[in-house]
Amino acid sequence: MKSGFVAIVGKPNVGKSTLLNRLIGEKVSIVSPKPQTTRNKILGILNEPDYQIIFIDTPGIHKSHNKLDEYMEKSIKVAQKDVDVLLLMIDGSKGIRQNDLDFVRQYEKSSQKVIVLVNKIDTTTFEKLYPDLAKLNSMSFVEDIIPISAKTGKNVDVLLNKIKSLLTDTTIYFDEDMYTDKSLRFMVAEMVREKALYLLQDEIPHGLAIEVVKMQDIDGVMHIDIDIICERKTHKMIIIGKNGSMLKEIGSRARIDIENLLGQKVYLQLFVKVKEDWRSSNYYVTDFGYDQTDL
Ligand SMILES: Nc1nc2c(ncn2[C@@H]2O[C@H](COP(=O)(O)OP(=O)(O)OP(=O)(O)O)[C@@H](O)[C@H]2O)c(=O)[nH]1
Ligand SMILES: [Mg+2]
Repeated sequence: MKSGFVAIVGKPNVGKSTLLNRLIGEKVSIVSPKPQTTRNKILGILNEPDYQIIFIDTPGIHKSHNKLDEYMEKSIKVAQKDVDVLLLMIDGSKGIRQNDLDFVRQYEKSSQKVIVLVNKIDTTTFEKLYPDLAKLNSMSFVEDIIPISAKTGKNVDVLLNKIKSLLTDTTIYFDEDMYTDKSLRFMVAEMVREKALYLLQDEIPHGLAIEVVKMQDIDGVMHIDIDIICERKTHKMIIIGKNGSMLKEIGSRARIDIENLLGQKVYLQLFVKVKEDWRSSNYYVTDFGYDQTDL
């Protein structure tokens, strides 16, 4: 039996969470077309007869502007500290640029094994990609460069085999029926945030926090009350929508995912609250209980 920790690191929106879900075969981490979707480090545990591989999804690397950003930055640091393998993900759809090369180069001295993933190859051609891949060839500290599509699954098997060949640990770290370290409460909140990210425009989604207020099983039906916290009154109006239409849409889409997650009927009630500038306080960390152990 072999085991190991593997962190997925990269800029926002490159497809890290999509890859995690593809590797685990479950919806572990939410995905959206908007950058900075993931806010915490999230473990996805792959259990196979001869392997236990613990993948760690991380927030996209970006500059810190507030306490939430600082929290996200810290979780990236913690996530990559003690892993065996680092997957550095680049978005290949727009070609490999200088800042992508600079990002990879930062890991030159790292003690972990480094694999570079060029993602979204379903959106480009091999002819376009090939000269770009060559730019990475001079980086001898890189174990492998693998063009993949997290969306279609292309080359994900190649990646998995490569990771397996690098693992040396034999400790089993988690129960074999676990596929994530996150609580159901956390996952439920994330499902709601995902729908809000898809449905709401521009800056509003980044100012949202989701709090599960109640989760109670009554005669086999899970009753869930959730507060959607936003930063302005004007945002609250938009989240509620005309005659409550937006909130209803977020709720009905989230309910489908939550029912799949819990495997039972769900009665979901959403409430919208305003908490100005919460991202600049420790609100996310303290009120949501995401303390140091959640980093
Ligand atoms: N075409 C294509 N789109 C992809 C692929 N992988 C991810 N995407 C899309 O890229 C967008 C971002 O995906 P995420 O998985 O949320 O990206 P992320 O790197 O986790 O983003 P953050 O959490 O914000 O850092 C979504 O719209 C995905 O559907 C891929 O292989 N091909
Ligand atoms: Mg993500």
